[in-house]
Amino acid sequence: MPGPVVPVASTALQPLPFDAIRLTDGFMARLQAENAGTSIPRGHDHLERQRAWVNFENAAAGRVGEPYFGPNFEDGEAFKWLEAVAWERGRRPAGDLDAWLERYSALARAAQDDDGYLATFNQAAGKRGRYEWISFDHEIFNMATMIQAAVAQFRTTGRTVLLDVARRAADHLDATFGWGKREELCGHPLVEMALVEVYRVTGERRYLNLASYFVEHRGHGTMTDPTWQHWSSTYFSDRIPVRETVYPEGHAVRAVYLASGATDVAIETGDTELLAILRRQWDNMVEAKMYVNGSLGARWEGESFGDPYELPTDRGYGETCAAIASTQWSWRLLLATGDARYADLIERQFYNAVLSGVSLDGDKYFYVNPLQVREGAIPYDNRMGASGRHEWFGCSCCPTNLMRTLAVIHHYAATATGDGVQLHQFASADIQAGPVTLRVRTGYPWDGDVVIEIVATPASDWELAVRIPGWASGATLDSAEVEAGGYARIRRVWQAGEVVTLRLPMAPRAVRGHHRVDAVRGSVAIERGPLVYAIEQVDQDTGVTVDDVGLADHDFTVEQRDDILGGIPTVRLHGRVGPDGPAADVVAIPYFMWANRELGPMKVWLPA
Ligand code: FUB
Ligand code: ZN
Repeated sequence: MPGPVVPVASTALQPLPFDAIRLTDGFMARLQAENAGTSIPRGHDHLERQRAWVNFENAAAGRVGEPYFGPNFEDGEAFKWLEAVAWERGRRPAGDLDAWLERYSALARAAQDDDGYLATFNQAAGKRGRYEWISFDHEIFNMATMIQAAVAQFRTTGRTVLLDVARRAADHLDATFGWGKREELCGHPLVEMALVEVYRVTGERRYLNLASYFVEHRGHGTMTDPTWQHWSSTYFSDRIPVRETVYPEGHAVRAVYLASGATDVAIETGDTELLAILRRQWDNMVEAKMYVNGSLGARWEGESFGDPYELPTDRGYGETCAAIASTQWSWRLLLATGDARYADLIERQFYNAVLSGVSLDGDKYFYVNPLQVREGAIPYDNRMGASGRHEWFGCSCCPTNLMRTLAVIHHYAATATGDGVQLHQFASADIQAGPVTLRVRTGYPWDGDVVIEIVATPASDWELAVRIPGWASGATLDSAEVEAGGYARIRRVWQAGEVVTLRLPMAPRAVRGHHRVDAVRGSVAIERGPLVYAIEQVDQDTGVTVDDVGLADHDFTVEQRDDILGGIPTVRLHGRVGPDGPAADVVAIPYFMWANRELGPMKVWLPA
C-alpha cells in the first residue's frame, strides 16, 4: 500500500503502517466489529435519509437554488462517514465498502467545480456566494473533511479518485488563500491537519505552507459575528495567536483541531519553538480545563471551554467530538516527543469521554457528556444527558466522528523507532513492526494482565518499551516492580517465543479534583484501571436516590456482574444517604456505559 511520499518527519516515534496492527479479539475488537457491523451501515442510512448526498447530486447536476438538506457542514458529516468507510476498508476487503467508496468519491468528483471548490451548501443551494460568510459557512472545513477521507482511502486502497478531488480542492485553496492573497480564515479549523496530510502523501510543499498560513494567520480578531453573541473571536479561536495562547479557549472542538493542526505543522517544519508552546497549552488544558473523564468544554454557550477550573459536573458540555479531537492532538504530541503522558491521555479520553458517546449496541449516541444528571432533570434539548442517547442528531458531527475514530483506534496501540517497538495501548492484537512481530493478549480494560509474546525477532538486540500508565502504581513487568508514568524498557537480544507479562493493579482508586474546582470539592471519583466509574439510579436499592449518595469510607469491592451490561466488574461502595442518613450499599459501573438501560440520575463525583 502507498506509504508517505515525503520523507517521514523527524519525530521521536514513527507510526506503523495502517495494516500493521490487527485486533484479534477482546474489548477493542468487539468495538470495531460493532462499528463496522452496526454504526457505519446505519450511518449510511441516516445520511441517505438526511439526503446528505442529494446535495452533491444537485451540485453535480448544476441545479442551483435547490433546497438544501442538513446544516451547512452536512458535506463534512458525509465525508467523515466516508473516511470511516475508507479506514474500515483497510481492515477488510468488502464489496459494500468498495461500492460506497466508489460511488461517493465519484459523486464528490462530479459535484466539484472546475477550479476545485466544493461546498454544496453554496453551490447547489446557492445560499450565499463563495466565502461570503466564511466564518460560519464551513466551506473550507467541508473540503478538509473530504481531503481527510481521500487520504484515508489512498492509504488503504491506493485509489486516487478522491485524492484527485482533494488535490484540486487543495490547489483551489492555495490559489485563493494565503499571505498576499485572500487573507481570511475558515471559522472552523480542520484544514490545517488535512493540508498536512495531503502534503504527506503528495509531497507538494505548497500544501504545508498553506497549513502554516492557516495556523499563523489565526488569532488576530478578524472573525467575529454580531448576529450571535457567542460567535466572538474567542469562539473561533481567533482572539490570540497560536504562539501566544496559554490555554485552549473558545469552541472546544475548533480549538483542539487547531492545536492538532498546529502540531502537525510544527512537526513537519521542525519548528521546535511552536511545538514547545503547544506542549504547554496541552499541559494547561489537562491541568485546568479537563474533566476527570477527559471531557473538554465546560460551557453550553458556544460549546466552549470555560475559564480555568470552571468545570461544573451537571451543566458541563463535554462534546464527544472535543474528546476525539484531543486524542488526535495527543497522538501527534506522542509521536513528536515519545512522552507517555500523551498516551495516558489518549487512554483516559478514549475509554471515558469518547466511548461514552456511543451506545453499547453501536446505534445511539451522546453528543454531550455530563458527569451528573439530576433527579427531575428536564430534557429540553436532545443533546442533553437527561434526554438519553439518540440515533442521530440534526447536527450529527459526533456520530460520524466516532465512526472514523473507532475504525482506526487500533492504530494508536503501538509505534516503532529504528531499534525498538513501543506499546502504548493495551488490546489483544497482532503487531508487525518491521522485522518484529508481537502477539498481545489481554482482557483489558477489565483485567490488568497483558501478555506480550515475541513471535518474530531479528537476531540483533532491540528495545521493547511498554507504557506504564500514570495511575498504575505497583505495576510489575515480568514480576519486577516498574514505575508508574512512563515506559518500562527492556533491551536485549530476543528469542522467538519469549513472553513478557505486564501486570497492572486493578484495585479501585478514589481520586480527588483540584481544590479550585468548586463543583467537586469534598468529593471523590472512583477509577479502576483506565476506567472512571459512575453510579446510576437503575443499579441502586429502592429508596436510594443517586443525588443523595455519598461515601461512608474508601473500602471498595469489585464484584463481577454477569447479569448486567454484557458482564462487567462493578465496584461496590459503602455509601450513605445524605450527610447524616442511613448507610447504603451502592453499585458503580463504568461511566461510559451509563444510559444503556433505564435512563435516570447518574453521577461520577461522590461526597466523601
Ligand atoms: O461546526 C461543526 C460541528 O458542529 C462542530 O465541530 C461541533 O462542535 C458542532 O458545533
Ligand atoms: Zn460533535
